[in-house]
Amino acid sequence: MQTSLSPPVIAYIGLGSNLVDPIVQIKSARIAVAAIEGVQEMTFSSLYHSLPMGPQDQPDYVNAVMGVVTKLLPMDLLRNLQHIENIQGRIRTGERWGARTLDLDILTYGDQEIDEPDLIVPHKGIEERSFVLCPLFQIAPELYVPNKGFIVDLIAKCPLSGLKRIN
Ligand code: A4P
Ligand code: MG
Repeated sequence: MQTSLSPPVIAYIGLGSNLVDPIVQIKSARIAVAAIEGVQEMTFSSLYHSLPMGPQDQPDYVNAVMGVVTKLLPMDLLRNLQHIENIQGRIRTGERWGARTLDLDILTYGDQEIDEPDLIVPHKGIEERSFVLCPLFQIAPELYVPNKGFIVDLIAKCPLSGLKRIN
């Protein structure tokens, strides 16, 4: 995949799965993300079991967050992540918040705020999602999420909603 390079930036990636052995999906995705040229794994959270946000007639999720150092520009990082989603059998049904084998979201990209048609960073709704905030806090307790606040303050305001740490 063609890519453009930038100075190294710390980015956090949210991983989620609720189809076809979610734990295996998350572990495979971790390996695939770390193997992207221009991406280096820095930290990886525990896996978390979470109740579905959105339509309730779908299986529970497994979520995790990965910290990386990347030289990829944000759009290139996104395209690489979408490629991994596709390889792991992601079928886009068009249903908002529907079940999926793998979802990879860019949660933060350095201290940048991005508002483009295909990419919004920090990821929208991050502050309402315990399945994002808890693993993110676990690996980056001092993180400031641009335009939203310190992770410790965000987490204090967010209900746990049945989140359970798996490992
Ligand atoms: N997009 C914009 N910004 C970003 C970003 N920062 N990272 C665009 C990744 N993608 C971003 O995403 C739709 C479009 O968002 C992409 O084309 C991309 O250009 P998608 O992955 O195709 O579809 P989606 O994930 O269903 O959409 P959406 O609205 O982003 O859903 P979310 O917010 O990802 O939520 N419940 C639990 N417990 N755990 C989960 O992980 N996930 C979802 C999906 C619903 N319920 C869940 C979970
Ligand atoms: Mg997504």
